[in-house]
Amino acid sequence: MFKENKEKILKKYQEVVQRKNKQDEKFYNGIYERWANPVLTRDHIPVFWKYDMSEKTNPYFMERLGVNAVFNSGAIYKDGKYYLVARVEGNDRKSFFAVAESKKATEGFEFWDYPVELPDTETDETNVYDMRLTYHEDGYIYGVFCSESKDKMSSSLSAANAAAGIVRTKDLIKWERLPNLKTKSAQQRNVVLHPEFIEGKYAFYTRPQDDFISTGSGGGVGFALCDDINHPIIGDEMIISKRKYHTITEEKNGAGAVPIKTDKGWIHIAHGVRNTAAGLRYVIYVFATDLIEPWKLIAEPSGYFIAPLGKERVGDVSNVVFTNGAIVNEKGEVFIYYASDDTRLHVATTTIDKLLDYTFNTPSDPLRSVDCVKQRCEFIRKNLET
Ligand code: M1P
Repeated sequence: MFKENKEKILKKYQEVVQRKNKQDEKFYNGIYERWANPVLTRDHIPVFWKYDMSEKTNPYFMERLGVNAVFNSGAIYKDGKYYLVARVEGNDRKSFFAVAESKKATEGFEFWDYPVELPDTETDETNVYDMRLTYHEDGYIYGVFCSESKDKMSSSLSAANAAAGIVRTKDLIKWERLPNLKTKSAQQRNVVLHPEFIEGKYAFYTRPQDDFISTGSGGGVGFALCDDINHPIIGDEMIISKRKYHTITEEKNGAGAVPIKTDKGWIHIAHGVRNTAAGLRYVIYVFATDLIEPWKLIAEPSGYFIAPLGKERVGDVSNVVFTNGAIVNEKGEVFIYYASDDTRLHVATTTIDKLLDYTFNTPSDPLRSVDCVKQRCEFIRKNLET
């Protein structure tokens, strides 16, 4: 029984990691392609992470340490290879980070033998997730992630605090932990380090929030400078992509992938959240900021860029798409790694040219139905008159 079950599970794993991917032919919007298979799922987790491989101690070949989901992943392109630092969630609900690599951006990702062991310097920390990987011009790769701990001041068992944890590495193997980012806001999640110095300082995109779930008075995606990355503290946060009433960001929003540098400005691929009768709906949207002054918004296409579609709509936290990693290769190809429903990781592909066209030529949201109709009628008129 042990042998047969073990062989069956090992075969299934090999099939998953060797599976070829192809573009989803049913989907077209001219902006990006969707791909038929997720690039990472819980079935991509090595068998020896979950099963005791010894017949003596595991005669039934039982799963001992299950993995529930593999999703929100930081991404980096290094020496011609694609690396994902995924959020892996055990059956015990605790998340951790693990590196998967592939020679191809859309398939073939395999996890390294061991997950990342972060230095245990924040002793109150219970959970870690959603790492953004920044190749900084100081020569390090930084990982900024959510460091979650129990709110000991509250009588509620589920009250928690979110802060931005920071690590750095040169090889994705050895990680040095820096202190968590100190900010004026009560809590922080979805914090991203800008890849260049701004006015000689480190720069962070932030997401000020009053509470663990609700951003409350937090007005949107913020921006702030930091003098010393080894003792990271920021002052006032300028809001650069505001939450707006009756839009896809009404409930909250947050920075996603590290912004992409282009000739026309920094392109940000972020997420927006609205409330519905069926609960929160998370979509991905795009905005651009000035090249020299990256806190200045210069373009904000209307509505969402990626929304949950088809099978992407159902999972542990349904109606969610979320990104915290994108890669641009030397050919100007863009790979946006996005997760659906806190369950699995997909890729959407486009190019820098298309992303620029989308960002700067998609009309912005007029914010009122009457003006949206005017906008659409002008659009239709132009089409029908030519
Ligand atoms: O469950 C959806 C997402 O919720 C959080 O995002 P936000 O802070 O914007 O609400 C994060 O926990 C994220 O990991 C998760 O995918």
